[in-house]
Amino acid sequence: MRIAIIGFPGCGKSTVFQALSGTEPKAQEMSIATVKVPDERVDQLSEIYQPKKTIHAAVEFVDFQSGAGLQREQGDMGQGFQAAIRQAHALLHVIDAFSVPELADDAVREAVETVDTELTLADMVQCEKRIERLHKEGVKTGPAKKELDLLTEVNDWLAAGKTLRTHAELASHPDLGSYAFLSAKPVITVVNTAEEQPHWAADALPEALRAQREGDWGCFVPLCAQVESEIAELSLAEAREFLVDYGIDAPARERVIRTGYQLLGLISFFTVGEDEVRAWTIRRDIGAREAAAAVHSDISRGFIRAEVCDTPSTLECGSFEEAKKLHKVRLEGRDYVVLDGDIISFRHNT
Ligand SMILES: Nc1nc2c(ncn2[C@@H]2O[C@H](COP(=O)(O)OP(=O)(O)OP(=O)(O)O)[C@@H](O)[C@H]2O)c(=O)[nH]1
Ligand SMILES: [Mg+2]
Repeated sequence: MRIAIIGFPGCGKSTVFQALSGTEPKAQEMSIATVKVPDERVDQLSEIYQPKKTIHAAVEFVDFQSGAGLQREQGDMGQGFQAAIRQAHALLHVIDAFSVPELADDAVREAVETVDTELTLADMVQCEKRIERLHKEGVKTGPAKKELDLLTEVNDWLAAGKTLRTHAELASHPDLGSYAFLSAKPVITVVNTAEEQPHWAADALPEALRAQREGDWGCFVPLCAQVESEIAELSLAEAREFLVDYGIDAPARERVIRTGYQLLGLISFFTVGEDEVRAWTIRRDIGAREAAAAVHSDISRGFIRAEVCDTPSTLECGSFEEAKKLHKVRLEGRDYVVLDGDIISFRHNT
């Protein structure tokens, strides 16, 4: 999963990047940090197996330097920046609420409206270009006509000033996937608060504005980047102490990644053994055979059965092998919907 950090110049993007990754962005246009997805189930399984390798799932965060990213003026989003955020699965929009603590809600309103307009306009430009081309080609029938109709629907929605993420059907339409529309991407809105008000809540925002950023496609996450970037440098034990002092339940990294998984509909399953204990990230609601492809396409192709046990039972039994002896491991077919925390051993032909 790749998450692109966007926002006005000086809103605290790089500080958030530091809070999430524990590393400073490099002095270049674009910095990428790969961050281990915290998951204590992986740690617990690793403790049992003492494997040669323990591999957590990973998330990539991308930070852009000022000139390369969004500007306050409209229509200023560079092509390179657009192309880069198009490749992200989700956007993380940082909003400066720390320099104007008493006007935090106004700052959020302005930033959400401006940035959503910007994303919408970029999608419209892309959409109109394609529509124009299809008209020029004089398409009347077939798949091209279907595409034209679909894009016209998209364009009408955007022209009404609405983001695609608020239109679930269009946002996830399989025929539109290749466009990677920016306003269709799930967005985590990080409200970068001042030290003295870490518990900003979206409650006071007007309903219409909240609807733009809250729901199946979005979520507000208040955090004080300054404090959290310092916490990110501490050891886990020290960090916990600080968090308690500030009344924060989990480090920014955990809160943001958890939110990202939720918004993107992602879950983890695990494979275990003496060589390796490993977490795999998949979309929720997919079958065992499709999930096997995360491990290897050959395993998916040659799929016979999945041996499945949940993590708590496995831990209770002491290992997957013990769980098998105690008849806690189930045999599932290709269409079994994999659940978060399943431990799976795939039987396959190669
Ligand atoms: N008080 C306070 N200052 C902050 C906070 N977050 C960021 N800052 C400060 O704001 C300034 C800008 O932060 P950056 O993280 O560099 O912002 P940026 O969005 O990466 O800036 P550009 O890359 O130049 O667009 C720095 O001096 C930070 O120390 C915060 O939560 N509280
Ligand atoms: Mg920066």
